[in-house]
Amino acid sequence: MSHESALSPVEGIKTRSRLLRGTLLESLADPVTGALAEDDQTLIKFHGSYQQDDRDVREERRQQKLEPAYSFMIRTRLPGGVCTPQQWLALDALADQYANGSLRLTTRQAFQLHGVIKRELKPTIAAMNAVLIDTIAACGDVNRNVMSAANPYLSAAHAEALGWTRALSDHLLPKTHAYREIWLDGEKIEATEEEPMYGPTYLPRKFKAAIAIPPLNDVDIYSQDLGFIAIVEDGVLQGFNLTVGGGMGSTHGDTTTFPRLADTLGFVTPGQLLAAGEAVLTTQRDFGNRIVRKHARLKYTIETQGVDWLRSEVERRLGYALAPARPVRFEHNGDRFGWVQGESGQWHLTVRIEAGRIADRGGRNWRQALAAIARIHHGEFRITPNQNLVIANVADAERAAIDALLHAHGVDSGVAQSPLRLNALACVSLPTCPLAMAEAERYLAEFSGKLEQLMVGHGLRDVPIGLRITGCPNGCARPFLAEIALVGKAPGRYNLYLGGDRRGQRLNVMYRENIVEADILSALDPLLADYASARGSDEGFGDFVIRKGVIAAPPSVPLLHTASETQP
Ligand code: SRM
Ligand code: SF4
Repeated sequence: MSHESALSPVEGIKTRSRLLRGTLLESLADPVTGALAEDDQTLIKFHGSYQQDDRDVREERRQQKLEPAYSFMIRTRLPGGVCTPQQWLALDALADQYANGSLRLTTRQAFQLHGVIKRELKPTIAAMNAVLIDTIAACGDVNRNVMSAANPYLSAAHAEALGWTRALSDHLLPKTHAYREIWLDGEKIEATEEEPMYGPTYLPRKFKAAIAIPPLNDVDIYSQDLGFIAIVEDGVLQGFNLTVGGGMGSTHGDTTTFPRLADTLGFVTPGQLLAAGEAVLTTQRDFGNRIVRKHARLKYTIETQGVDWLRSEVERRLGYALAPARPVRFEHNGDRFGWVQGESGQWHLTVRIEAGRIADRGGRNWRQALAAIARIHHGEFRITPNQNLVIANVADAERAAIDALLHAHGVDSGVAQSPLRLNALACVSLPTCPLAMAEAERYLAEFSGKLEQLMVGHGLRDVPIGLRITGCPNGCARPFLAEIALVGKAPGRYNLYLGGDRRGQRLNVMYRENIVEADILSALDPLLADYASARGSDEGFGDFVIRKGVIAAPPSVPLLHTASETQP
């Protein structure tokens, strides 16, 4: 077998695609089916969309000999999760006009629309672009939406980090004109085109980048392929620690796949950030595994070649040695809810959006509330990496009107909820995700309610314990960093993981495999009872189960302590 034929089939699709064009135009125009041609189903991901079908009705339609209920998920590219009120209103209108009546905030600070049918894909994407929101590279084997700390306190550093987030996103963006040709009726310039950074086959697999601003690790920096940890001294951004090779995804029962925490490579100045990002990305482009897709992320390249090899390859591309990493200290990876005042004197309201789903349901009319706020808001909206929302940059005089609009629509910031509920995450899962093995988003409220009852019984109602649920081990809600995680195995069955910390610096460990809800709750009950009576002051549940030997100590990030911490 030649090397060429051993490549993963997706490599062939990319090679033949003429820089992501494929036969997408023909597929979109085909009225006979709601689906795309097979290769185009891969290519459309690079344009920010996935073909899906409604799994709730899949069997019924099969029995009726109908094709599956195909529709498309559209994901935006929204560096740092920031959008204007006008953009919000445009997306809100599209949710009704073309999608399933809801907006979804993702764990990478983007929007998703679900349920868009094929013939309405183009008007939907065009309408997004009309308000300057594009979808290119939101999915596919490219650099994805770049995340940035959503902490509204550190206004000056945050603004600078956001600037670098946008610059990195632009720098690592594919240059193909295919997107404009297909969705925006752009001029056809294929003959003269090049893809200077990626080349014609793009990356071996998806690639994810984020910027964190300590002490907040809301972006879960150690789960990213490429990370920049801002080093801020006396309010001035000095540069960033460069991290590489984090990732969450794995396959049940396949020990060659695993979640991994990123390594810290060194320190870069702000002026070196873009080149450093490019050097890491192109190293992965050239050395990532293009044969076995499930080994194609940067984390496996590093596991195979070693972190020292990666550092020297990155330094060779940069033409200089990286400076040593600086000490960093993270305190937590959650959001802070309610109103806070930033350095500039403006106010920011973080609201809890359960599982990121913005809909009008059960008297809690989030969509109407946020649309009404967008009509009067002069600041911006920021999606957090925990699927919540910051209504940012509000003048003191305008706070009361925002509170009143929330109240009028039956919602609030959530501050009165238990910390468990406030911090819990769940991936989308069923009915749209084709890879889901169990419920996640639709199960979050029910499960967290039951766990909360157990905690109340043990006097732990106000103790923050991080819970994350995913419908499969791909890890879209970064479950392997949580203190308690449920990872879907089969309908109604989950693997139970314990032992993450609240700073996103330690992986958890599987405690029980393939169990149902009653067994999950009975497994947790005695541990919570013990935790309630024997925990140290400020000891997290994840730290506790390790100290007590309930699980073996899992991998964690080697800490570079600050000078004050290392002093006796
Ligand atoms: Fe994810 C695939 C949803 C963040 C790891 N992810 C999927 C797909 C597209 C299923 C598919 O391939 O057909 C899911 C679409 C469900 C739907 O109906 O909407 C999906 N992922 C999501 C979102 C919407 C979860 C959410 O509830 O918010 C997040 C969208 C982020 C965004 O705006 O770009 C999302 N996915 C993540 C994260 C978290 C992160 O990036 O910080 C991870 C873990 C980090 C990582 O990549 O290791 C993640 N998603 C995966 C994987 C495993 C990748 C791997 O190499 O291990 C898959 C499966 C794959 O790529 O084959 C996947
Ligand atoms: Fe789908 Fe699995 Fe990701 Fe959940 S974790 S959205 S089930 S791929």
